[in-house]
Amino acid sequence: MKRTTFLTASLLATEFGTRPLKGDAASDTAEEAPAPYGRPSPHESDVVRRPRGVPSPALTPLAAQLGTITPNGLFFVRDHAGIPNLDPARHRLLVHGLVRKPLVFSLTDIARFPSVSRNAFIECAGNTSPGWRGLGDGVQFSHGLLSNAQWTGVPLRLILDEVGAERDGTWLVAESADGAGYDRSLPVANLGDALLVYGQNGEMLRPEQGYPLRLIVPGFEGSAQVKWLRRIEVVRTPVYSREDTAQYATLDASGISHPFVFTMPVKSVVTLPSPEHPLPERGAYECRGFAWSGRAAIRQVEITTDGGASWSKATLDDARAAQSLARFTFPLRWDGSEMVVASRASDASGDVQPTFAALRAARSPDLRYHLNAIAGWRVRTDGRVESADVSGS
Ligand SMILES: Nc1nc2c(c(=O)[nH]1)N[C@H]1C(S)=C(S)[C@@H](COP(=O)(O)O)O[C@H]1N2
Ligand SMILES: [Mo]
Repeated sequence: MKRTTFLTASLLATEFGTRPLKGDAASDTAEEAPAPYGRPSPHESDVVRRPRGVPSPALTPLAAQLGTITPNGLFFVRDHAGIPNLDPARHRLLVHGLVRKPLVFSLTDIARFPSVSRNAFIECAGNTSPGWRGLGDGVQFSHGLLSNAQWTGVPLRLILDEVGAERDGTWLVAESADGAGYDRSLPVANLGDALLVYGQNGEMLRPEQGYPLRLIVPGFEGSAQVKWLRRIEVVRTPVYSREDTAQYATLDASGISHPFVFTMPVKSVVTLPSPEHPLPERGAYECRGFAWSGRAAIRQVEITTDGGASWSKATLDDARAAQSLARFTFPLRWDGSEMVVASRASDASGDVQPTFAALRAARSPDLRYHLNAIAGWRVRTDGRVESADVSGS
């Protein structure tokens, strides 16, 4: 077998960015007083979630993410009315409605319940919609309303047991304490894995992520993950709130609105090569990316380098991570001619990512939410990378 040489100076430059390394990091920082809370190296200052001053939403720089966990300072942020500053000592959660014993919980009360930690992604239902793509060509703009974290908190069912939720309380309304007065109706039968979380990647939730208390429903669309949670009402039927209806519902071709489409479908994206990671020269590279599904664990990721004519299996790092990011890699050799690279994921429920043409045929005219089409990148002969359409095969 022919040996592959990977380590050329220019390939290292592409992997770690194109800026030159400035001197010796240790001596650069030694002059400053140690920060009470640590920060990334100053050499990594271009890895940010608000690129070029784009104010809102903040998008995760997925092409720079080196593992499946999104660091807290790079987690995407979507808020309908700003970020409230909530005092944990005064914050309360009211749980009432169809319950035997309505209760008001302080955070100290919630912290006494048995806790769990688990990984789960959050993806905005509008991720990959054409609107954001206008901001720039790159993984951050096309797929950056997606992040993955380890969450720590209390299973929702323990709290529902504590208040004695009635059997006919088959829905609940989760309401937030931000200016949006944000509330969503959620079906109790699908909330078996739901958590009331206070921890994010080993520390307290960030203010942007819902400090001090947030609902996490693994696999559900981002809008169901109610931040700054202050009230849960157990009800018989959905309340058809603004977020349930005017937003986060999809119109079909006959004009019928479908609210409550919660589960995020199977999806994947190649992060190298990508507009953020052009190829500086011919030769060997490791193609990389992420796959995820709200429905089931990722079963397989396939890669095409010829625009969808042929597909081969990628290697999966985190294949059994249900409702979490799985990382994939694939050995790539570039001969300097134009090529279109893309990934196609399938999950353990049998779902496979569609082509954009198939998705448009099935969902048109309303292409706002749950857009999980195969996303391609064209590597041009000069090594630059831009988005490209991928046909089925
Ligand atoms: N209270 C409240 N919860 C909210 C929102 C909000 O504006 N207010 N936005 C929702 C939407 S649309 C998304 S995509 C996710 C984003 O979560 P993140 O900002 O932690 O990434 O939060 C959801 N929960
Ligand atoms: Mo969202």
